[in-house]
Amino acid sequence: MKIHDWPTGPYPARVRIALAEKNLQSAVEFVTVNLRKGEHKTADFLAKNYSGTLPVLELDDGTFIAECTAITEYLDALHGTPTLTGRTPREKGLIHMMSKRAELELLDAVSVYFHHGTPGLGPDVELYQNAEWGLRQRDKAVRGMRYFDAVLERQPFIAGDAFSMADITVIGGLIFAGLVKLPVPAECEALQAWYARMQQRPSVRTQLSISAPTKGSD
Ligand code: GTS
Repeated sequence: MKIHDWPTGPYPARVRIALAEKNLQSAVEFVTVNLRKGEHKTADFLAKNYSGTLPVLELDDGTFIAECTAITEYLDALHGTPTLTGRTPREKGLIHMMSKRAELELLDAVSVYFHHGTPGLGPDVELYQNAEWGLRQRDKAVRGMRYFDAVLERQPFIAGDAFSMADITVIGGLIFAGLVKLPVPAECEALQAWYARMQQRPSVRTQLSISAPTKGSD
């Protein structure tokens, strides 16, 4: 298997954390696609993923699976007992819902802010920018942080009692928020405490050592 990847990126970080949680890192080869050079918008790459985003999982039979959620679901089903995407129908439903909510309300909103409200990937790649839309999405992301803070006031993990893909998605959101210098509000104590706990997991700690210091300068 190959992962088409941008090592410092918050979305690829989700798959890297999932691989580490599943102890599957040695089963994949990472192929770097340079976002800053726009390599993800070439015809060659768009043939792999119509959406022109990373990461993309390439199976040995030539199948391409894009979207972090889909890749995580594939990896979770591939190896051992599913631990990230739920064992029962109820767990699966809740994890999928909360992961989607984490994309809609936090991670994707930070991403839109990055691409529209900041220089993003630079003028050669950001061919259309709408600063007002970017700033609205920044504010949406902060509201999302407050929502997840309220969730974590009543339960230890984003989708309930166990670590899951939904936690990984919020972690991706906070990695991206850190890179664009969008702090978690000080009063979001439950979210801050949860993030400190998440950073004790080796999978997250390792990825943060790659993502956090370099994204702004790469
Ligand atoms: N919904 C997609 C997913 O979940 O995989 C979004 C993927 C995504 O936006 N990836 C970013 C990307 O390709 C990578 S990174 O920002 O985390 O580095 N962005 C490039 C672009 O031009 O949007």
